[in-house]
Amino acid sequence: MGKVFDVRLTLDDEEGGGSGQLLVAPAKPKLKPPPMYRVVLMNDDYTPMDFVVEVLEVFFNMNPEKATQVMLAVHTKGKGVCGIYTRDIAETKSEQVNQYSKECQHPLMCNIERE
Ligand code: TYC
Repeated sequence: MGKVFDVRLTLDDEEGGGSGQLLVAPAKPKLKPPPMYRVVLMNDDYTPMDFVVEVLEVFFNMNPEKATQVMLAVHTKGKGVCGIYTRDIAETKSEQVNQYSKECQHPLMCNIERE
């Protein structure tokens, strides 16, 4: 749990004359949303389209229609976003895709970019 109160004691013998009071104020909430990262798939000339669709279904939980749409967008535009996650999750997914592609001997590359 975060800090609930900010407490400050002002001293009487302070130069400039403190009041000797305990000042209690509600702590400022310091939470901010974490930095987010895009997981990006790169186009290449050799990876079969079916393999890219499978990757999008397995690692990014896309249905076949969505996976096909994203695969075609990457194929025509050169790269495309598969999802946006916190850093650890984005890194893990990108590494899993690259490892699986390597195992299957396809040159498909996946990177992450700061949102
Ligand atoms: N360009 C590939 C082909 O014509 C298909 C492809 C799509 C490859 C998306 C990678 O991320 C990719 N077989």
